[in-house]
Amino acid sequence: MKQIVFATNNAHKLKEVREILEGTGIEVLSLGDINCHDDIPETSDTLQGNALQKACWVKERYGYDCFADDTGLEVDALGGAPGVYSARYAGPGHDSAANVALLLENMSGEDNRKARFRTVIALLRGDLAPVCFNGVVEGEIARELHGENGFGYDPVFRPEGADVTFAEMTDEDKNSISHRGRAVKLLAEYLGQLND
Ligand code: ITT
Repeated sequence: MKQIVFATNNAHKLKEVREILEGTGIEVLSLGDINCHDDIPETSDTLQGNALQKACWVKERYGYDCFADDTGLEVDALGGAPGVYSARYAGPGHDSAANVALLLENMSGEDNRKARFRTVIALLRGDLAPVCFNGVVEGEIARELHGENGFGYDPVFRPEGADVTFAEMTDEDKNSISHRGRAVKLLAEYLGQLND
C-alpha cells in the first residue's frame, strides 16, 4: 500500500479523492492524520502555482510525499471569472453560499451560460521535481440552485451532456466525469506505474 498525504483543508475534496482511489493500493492520509492544522497559504494567481504552494508547504514542513489540488470555475460570460479566485469570489473566507449567490447575480439575464471546472494537482515525491496533472469538465451555469449533494458551486454547475447539476448526482457519478475525477485518475495511473 502506497501512502500519500492529500494537502487539503476541504473535507469534501478528501472524501471524493478517497472514493476515487479506493481499490488502487494508494492510501490517502489527511492533514489531520499527520497532525498538520496549518492555514496553508494560497497566494499565487494560477491554479498550478497554488497547487504547488500547498504541496510544498506540507512536504517542506512535515516531510511526507504529498499532493494538492487547486480548482477554479471559469465562466465564459464573466471573462473566465471566478477562476483561480473561486474560493474568495464573494470576499475573504470560504463562504460557498455567498459565492454561489454572487455568481447567480452576476449571471442574471445572461444567455451565454458556458463554463468549466478546472483542477490542477501537484505531486511531490522524495527529491523528485514536481509533477502536475490536469482535469477539466465543460458545462453550464444553471439559473438557480438544484440539489443538495456535493459542495461549493456544485448546485449551479450542470456538466455537458447531463440534465442535472453535480449537486443532484451521487459522488460516484460526479467523480466519473468531474475535473477532479479526471486529474486524480491521471495521478493514480502515474503512481501505479512506479515500482516503489
Ligand atoms: P483546499 O485549498 O484546502 O484544498 P479549498 O476549498 O480552498 O480547499 P480550492 O481553492 O481548490 O479549495 O477551491 C476553490 C473554490 O472552488 C472553493 O470555493 C470550492 O468550494 C470550489 N470548488 C472546488 N472544487 C469544487 C467542486 O468539485 N465542485 C464545486 N465547487 C468546487
